[in-house]
Amino acid sequence: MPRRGAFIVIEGLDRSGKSTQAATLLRRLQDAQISAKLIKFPDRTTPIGKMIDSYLRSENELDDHTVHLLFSANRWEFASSIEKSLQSGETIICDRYAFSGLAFSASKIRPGSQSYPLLDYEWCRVPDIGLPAPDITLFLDVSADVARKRGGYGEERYEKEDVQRRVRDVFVRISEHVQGGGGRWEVIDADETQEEVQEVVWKTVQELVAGVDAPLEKLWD
Ligand code: 2DT
Ligand code: MG
Repeated sequence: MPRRGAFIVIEGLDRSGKSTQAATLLRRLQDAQISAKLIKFPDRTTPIGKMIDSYLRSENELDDHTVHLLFSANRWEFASSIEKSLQSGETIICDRYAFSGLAFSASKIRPGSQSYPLLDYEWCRVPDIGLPAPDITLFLDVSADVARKRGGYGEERYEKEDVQRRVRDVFVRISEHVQGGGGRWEVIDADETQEEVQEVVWKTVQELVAGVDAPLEKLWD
């Protein structure tokens, strides 16, 4: 049987350089004649994606449960096409995935409280159960100082230092959860230069991009 493509997820906080690293990795794979494509979540082009987009731009208000489920539904919209691409031998680089969904939602706190969760971690995890599971997740870890030096955050909802700090805490919990279940989660120091980070990314995915023999697993199995 021919090998399937690798499913590589890139996660991290805002200003961690995810999108730049994902684009550079795609170019390098293509230069190496490896069939690959880049996708990102949220995918703002679908009807569900458009609702998410206007929520992120604060053009509308949505209940927090509702928006969490929309983000998950947005991934399910692409689940079968992801699977098909991987089975056809194409490697997928995915800029944010279910882990961002869990981290951003489960880090929300009740208005007026310092730390009381608004949405339960387990409740947030459930809708993504059964999605194609990544072969590896690269977590680009940027410090608050460096994020600030990179020009700080934009105007969208969540692009605030206190939010990012809480989100990072949930990412730590998720990394333990993923690794505890036998999944691969690699933390990459994203404070270094673009070129230095890319070298680490490239080395880390080397064996995977030659193709994967193992069957594609389902998320949180
Ligand atoms: P970008 O800046 O990468 O477009 O992300 N988010 C993302 C969630 O809250 N839940 C999710 O499931 C995903 C994929 C992270 C836009 C923002 O959306 C957040 C930042
Ligand atoms: Mg953003």
